[in-house]
Amino acid sequence: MLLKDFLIAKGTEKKLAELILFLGEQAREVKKGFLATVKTGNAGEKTRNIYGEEQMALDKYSDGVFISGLKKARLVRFIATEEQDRIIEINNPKNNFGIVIDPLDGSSLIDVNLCVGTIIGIYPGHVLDAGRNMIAALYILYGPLTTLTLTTGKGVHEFVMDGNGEFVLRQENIKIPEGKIYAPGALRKDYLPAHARWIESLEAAGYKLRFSGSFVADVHQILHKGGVFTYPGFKGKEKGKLRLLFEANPMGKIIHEAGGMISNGKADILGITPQAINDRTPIYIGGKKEITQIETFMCEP
Ligand code: AFP
Repeated sequence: MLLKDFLIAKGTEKKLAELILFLGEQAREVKKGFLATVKTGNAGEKTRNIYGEEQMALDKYSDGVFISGLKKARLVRFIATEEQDRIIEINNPKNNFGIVIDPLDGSSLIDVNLCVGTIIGIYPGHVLDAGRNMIAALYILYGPLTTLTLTTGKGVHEFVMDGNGEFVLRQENIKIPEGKIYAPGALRKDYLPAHARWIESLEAAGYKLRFSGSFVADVHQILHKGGVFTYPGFKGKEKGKLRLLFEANPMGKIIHEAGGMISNGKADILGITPQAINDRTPIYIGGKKEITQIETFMCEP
């Protein structure tokens, strides 16, 4: 079943369905950009983004695809992307939606041809809102296959791009299984005590290490195989590295819908109201068992 037929069959509100389909089309454009770099050879070209982090040519390209497309289509009122330092407000929008986008997560892996993705969250209005108020979240993974994983609050569903560039249903109602994978970010020497104790307990229980450097790809693996991803707060950076709006909230919404949890170690991230678009948060995302464990470790003296 095609994504557009699926959205109709699930009774998705018309304007939201139109936006989701549009985003799928933009992802196809992003994918074309990857192929273009095969000819120009500039996939690994680097600049710096507004946070002083290395930025690949394709980061900027993907950001441009989504922003210019959304400006032209006027399907949303507010746009915030990881590459921009302010919220863009569209003149005369057709809808009041707000959208948050990490245009190319894991982009430092592009030059070595590993899996990267686009992460998107959709709000009914302004984007400086708690994650639990999102009406839809999706991510597109550009791997051996291009897949789109979506929730509109009625389960988590995965689609795969076919030879015509159409997204076709691959798996419906995905639920996170139990599994023994852990994907731990940050350096062990900088771990805070409760986090260090929790990691030791996972290792003692036989969890296998899987950390690629692409949050979206690592969480996708956990959605299908179980376990936990963490990028914790650590010595010198107690708020961690990953961003609340662009990374934590949309992926958290999807994992939550799939029966898992997302936490900052103490509380559900989806309940936090952001103060600014570039807020960062420690992240623990995955199975209920593992997230409950870290919250217990964090409460202990
Ligand atoms: P890039 O998009 O700049 O490659 O950053 C990726 C990321 O935000 C996230 O996808 C990874 O889990 C994390 O950074 C990796 O960070 P380290 O390089 O510190 O391991």
